[in-house]
This record gives sequence, C-alpha cells and structure tokens, in this order.
Amino acid sequence: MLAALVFLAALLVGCAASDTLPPVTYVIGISQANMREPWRLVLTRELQEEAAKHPEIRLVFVDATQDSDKQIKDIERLLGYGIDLLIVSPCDAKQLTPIISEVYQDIPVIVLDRVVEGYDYTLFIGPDNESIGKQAGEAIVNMAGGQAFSVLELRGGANSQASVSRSRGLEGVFARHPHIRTQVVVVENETRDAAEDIVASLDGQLADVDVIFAHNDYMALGAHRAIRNGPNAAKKIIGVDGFAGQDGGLELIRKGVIDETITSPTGGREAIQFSLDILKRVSGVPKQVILRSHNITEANIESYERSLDKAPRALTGPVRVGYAQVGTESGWRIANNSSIREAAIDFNVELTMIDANQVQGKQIEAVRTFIEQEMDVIVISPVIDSGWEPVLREAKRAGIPVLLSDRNISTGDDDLFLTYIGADFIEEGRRAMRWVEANVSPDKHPVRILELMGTIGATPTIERKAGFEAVLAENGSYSIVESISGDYTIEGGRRVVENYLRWNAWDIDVIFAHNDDMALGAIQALESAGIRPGEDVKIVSVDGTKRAIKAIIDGKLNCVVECNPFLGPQLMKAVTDLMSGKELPLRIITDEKVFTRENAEEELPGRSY
Ligand code: GYE
Repeated sequence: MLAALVFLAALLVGCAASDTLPPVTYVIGISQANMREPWRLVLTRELQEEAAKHPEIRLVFVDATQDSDKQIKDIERLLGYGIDLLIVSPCDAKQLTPIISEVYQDIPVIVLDRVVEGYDYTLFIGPDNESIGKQAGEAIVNMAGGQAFSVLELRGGANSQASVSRSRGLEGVFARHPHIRTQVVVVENETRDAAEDIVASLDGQLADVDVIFAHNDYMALGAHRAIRNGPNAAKKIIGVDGFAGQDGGLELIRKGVIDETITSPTGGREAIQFSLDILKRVSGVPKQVILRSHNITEANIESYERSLDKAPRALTGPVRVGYAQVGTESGWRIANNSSIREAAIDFNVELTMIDANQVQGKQIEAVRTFIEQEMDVIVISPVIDSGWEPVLREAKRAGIPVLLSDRNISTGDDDLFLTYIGADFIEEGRRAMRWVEANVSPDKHPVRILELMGTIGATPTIERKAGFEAVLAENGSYSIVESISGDYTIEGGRRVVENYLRWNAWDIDVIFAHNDDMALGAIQALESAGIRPGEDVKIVSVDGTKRAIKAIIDGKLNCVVECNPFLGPQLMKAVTDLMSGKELPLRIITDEKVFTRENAEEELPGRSY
C-alpha cells in the first residue's frame, strides 16, 4: 500500500514540478487480479504501452495476488487516491460484483476479461471464450480430416469462467462430429509445469491421442515438454492466447513447438482508448466490446504479425457504404435511420440505404446490387436471422466486408461478417420480466401474461422472448398464456389485442410487447374496449420512444426497457476504422436503461425519438 501511495505521490509531484511534461489530467486506477499469470503480464504491458501514448493520463496499478478480499480492499484504496476511472480485471467476477457496482455509482468502471453479473459498470471489454473453444474445435475438425480422431483436452478448473466457456464452445463443435473423441484432464492452476507433470504422468495412455488441446499456450508448452523426447513427440498441440514475446504462442508456432493457437486478446489497448473516450465524454461509448480471436498456424503467422504492426492508413476520399435496412416499421427504426444518415455525413461516408419494407428478399436483392456496385462496405440489418449464407458468401467472394447493424444472424460461420453492432436483446427481455416480477405480484392466481412478439424470426424477437422466459422460468407464479406476433407495428399490436378480445373475456394481467409501437397499438385496443391500460393490465415494452415515455407519464404504460437506436456513430466509426486498416471487434453492444414512473418525467425532455 505504501508503495502505491508513494508511487502516486511521486507521479503527481513530479508532474506539478515539471514544466516540460504536460499536466496529468486523469489518473486511472488499475486493479489486477494478479501479476503473475502470463496473460495478465501481457495485459499490463498493453495498458502501459497504450497509456504512454497519452501524456494526460497516469496509471496506478494494484495487484490482488489472486485474492478477492484483497482485490476489494485494493479498489477501496484506489478510490481513496481519488482516481478518475477504474479498470478492473476481477479474480472472481461474482465476489467483485458488489464493489464494482458501488464504484460505478461514483466514477466510470471498465471491466476486463471476466463479465461481472448485471450491468452495473461502464464498459466490459473481453474475448468471447465460447468462440475461442469453437475455433479450437474447428481447428481439430480440420486436422482430423473426417477420420476418427482423439483429443486430450487440458482445461482449467470449474472456477475458471474462461475455461468453462471454452469447453462449451469446443463441445458444441464435437457434438456435430461424432468421429472425434475427447479425454478431459483438469489442470487446476493452468500452469506450464502442472501441465507438463500431468501429461508426463499420462504417458502410457497417450498412444491413441492425436492432438492435445490446452486452454492456454503455457500449458501447451508444458505438454510439449512432457512428450518431446519420447514416442509421442509427433502429436499435434493446440494452445490459446497467441501472444508475442518469449514463450508466447507466436514464438511457439515459429519454433514448431505447437501447431496452432487461438488468439485471446487482453483488451488492454482498447481499455485505455475507451478510458479516454469515457473521461472526455465522447458520445457513443458502447456497453460491451467483444474482441475477435484468430486461428494462427505456421501458414498465416507472417501475415498475422504484419497485421499487428500495421499503422492505420489515411483515407483518401469518402468510403462507399451500401446499407440494407429493415424498413420504417417503428419509431425506433425511424430514429435509427436518421442516426445512420447523420453519422454518415459526419464521417464522410457516401451512404446508399435501401428500405426493405420488412421483406428479407428485398434485402438480399439489395446486397447483390451493392456487390455489383463494388461498394467498399456492405451493412445489413437483417429482417430475419436465417437464410443469409449464400448471399454473404457472394459478398465474401467479391472481397466486400459485411457488417451487421442492429439485428444479428444465426450462422455457424462467423467469418461471413466482420462485426455485429447492436443491443443485448436477451438482457432486454430479462429486464422486462424482472420488472414484472418486482411489480406485479401473484395474489390468488398465477400472473397471466400476453406476449406481443415482434417479427417472427428476427433476432430481437427471438432473444427478447428467450431473456423474458429465462427469468420467468425461475418463478412458477407467472405464465405466458399467448404469444402472438404484431410485427413491430402499431396496427399489429392493436390487432392482436382486438383478436384476443374477440375470443376471450379479458383475463390478462400483464402485456409484454417486444416494442413500443405494439404497446401503443395495444393501448388503443384496450381503451376502445373499456379496459384501463396501465391499471387493469400492466404493460411493459421495449425501445424507449418519446411516445412510450409519455404513455408512462400518462399512466398507460408501466415500464419501458430501452433499446438504443443511435447506432450511427458507432457503425460509421467501425466502417472508417475498418477502411483505415484497423481490426474490428467481434461484437459491439450498446448501453441501455429502463424507464418507469420513477424516471420518465426526467427522461422525456432529453428523448429525441
Ligand atoms: O426494437 C423495433 C424495431 O431491431 C431492435 O426493430 C430493432 C427492433 C426494435 O422495429 O421497434
């Protein structure tokens, strides 16, 4: 503690006393889970290297030595120093959640690597560990080439969130390839030496193993050491991390020690860049940035390393973007359209946007036209989530990158698009049901819910439903009595309620509408039938349009879970980053709130859609 204090004091005094150094404007506290795991050391180095480019910030590090109680005290101490922003890489996400949400009430917090529960932080940056597992699984499937194949998996313990998710991704791939068999060995502390001992002790059982997959490159190196001088020396080895430097995955590939590694970015560089955006109150900072992982082998290591050093190139002239939009079905979409158009102007992007009137075929046709027009980038907000592979392959063949905005697609092939920018629809659904649970109590009978779904097959529809049902499933006193699509329109919402009333006496306690427009339509239908919306039936919806917030104030709507339509700046930033040669994250998730009677009044004046 003393050391950190002295360190900070020296920094501040040092800067005040010197005229040559620019003044320190921001002090960023960094609470590290530990400073001994190689992954953490790389993270520290990246944070320092990036911070060195910005003289107005100073970093103060504290090391929790892998002890959550210590990490909590560390964070309290950093707060005592008056830091402006906290970056935390938690030892144990669950135990750190309360302190992180407490800090977040006062200053911005960036969480790295392990997701804490809830959304009480400013920004999360980390890899997608399930994707890493999936990518490792795909590497193994390629190696197997359709033959019977046997895998020895060296994974971390049940407490390692990353390891658990990686195994899930791996198993998902193997479930589709029954010719691949796995034997799992847990290496509790995930170190090189422990892996070496374990693999050495398995000696006799290794004869059948074709590939060793270790959840990090250090264990992969340990496995190599265990087998290098024996009859198993030729076995293939795959690791995870792909760091540069001594004994890093890249060096191991070059030396032929391991055959493949899946990169697991630390997010250190991005954390500093976003810290500055947050501290300078730049708009459009997302809620989550999920980084992309790459499969590296001897065949592509050169080009991968070159891409790491590449300085961004300056753009000459406007970037040409073709955007296949959903339509103009809702207030949300209209706001989304203007956000995109305005941001295109700000970012000097020449935008061609088509309105598909909620018809996927029209979007596919538009994408083909964009390919013919040789657009620089194609952006799609897919009406529905399936059926995209053929046209995305055409774009890929033409060498035109595709970004997904707002809605996602379901595909086994993440290589068909570069990044997804949008909301966490599952969380939106969860938030809606959490409000119901907290505010509508089951007195005599279970609470009866009518669900007004959006367009069938659209990601927000699928995921809002899934999130809502996941929370509902934890409580036996709530049930969805009907789920009907109102296609995200006012008319659709009105029609569903009118039809319900045609066949049933009103027996609904809660309406969950997947968007505000359908809720507004439902309100009209209820009022015509003499049922008081907001009173006789509670209504929860998603989006946060001005009309919906007004309806809360008028007492006709009870809760609105925000879905942020202002994706334009983040999207155009991604487009220009991409064109200047930067790598894009796998997913960029936007920040959102919940509105109820408590905060609607205060929110209304600031609502622009
Ligand atoms: O919630 C709804 C719109 O895809 C998130 O589409 C979007 C949804 C939005 O029509 O109002």
